[in-house]
Amino acid sequence: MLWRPGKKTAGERSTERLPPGQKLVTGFPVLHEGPIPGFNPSTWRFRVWGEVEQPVTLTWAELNELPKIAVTRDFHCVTTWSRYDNLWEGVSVKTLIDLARPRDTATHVLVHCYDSIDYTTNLPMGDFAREDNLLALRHDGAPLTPEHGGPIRLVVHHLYAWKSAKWVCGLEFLPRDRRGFWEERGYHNRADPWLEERYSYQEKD
Ligand SMILES: Nc1nc2c(c(=O)[nH]1)N[C@H]1C(S)=C(S)[C@@H](COP(=O)(O)O)O[C@H]1N2
Ligand SMILES: [Mo]
Repeated sequence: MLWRPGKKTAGERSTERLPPGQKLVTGFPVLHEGPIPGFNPSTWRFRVWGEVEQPVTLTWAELNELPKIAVTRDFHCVTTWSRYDNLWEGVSVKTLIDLARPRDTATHVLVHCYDSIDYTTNLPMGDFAREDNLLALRHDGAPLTPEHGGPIRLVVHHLYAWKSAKWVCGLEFLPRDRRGFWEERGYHNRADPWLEERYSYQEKD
């Protein structure tokens, strides 16, 4: 069989650095629904609840005292732009998992935000609980700006960027899947860029 660059059969995962159908950008586009929310460090709380042994509530000061990681990863938006080599610094989701100890019954996570539209996004445990996923506080060496989700956002590098919720305030561990904001509005439940999982009509089950 002839090897045809860039051609893959349906459902086959691309191995290219740039996922199929994406264009590389050098700037950093800003994309979200609703207004950028204000942030009050004295009233903000980060909560972890649901299917966990130990529900957690952290103040802004307590969250900032947790150990930090730094990772450099590419970022892929479903609207077809990709940005390479983003340096993210913040708290690994593994640290929150160690604090809250999800029960065996926890199969999914619904991520909650403090913006006025109550943005949410859902992830299966396997996609959420990856060492390099983080609650990011810094991007490319500077505090995360409000338009990019500052002062705190989730970053899930290996899925389309709508899974990287900006202005986060909570993790709800669930015993079954529950679709988030875009997943309820026609976007794909899983969102793997290398499989081009853009829309819900592409879902197989
Ligand atoms: N709270 C919240 N987070 C969000 C969104 C949103 O509308 N609200 N949009 C998502 C989408 S669709 C994308 S592509 C990325 C964009 O992140 P950026 O603006 O930092 O590039 O944020 C994601 N996180
Ligand atoms: Mo997006």
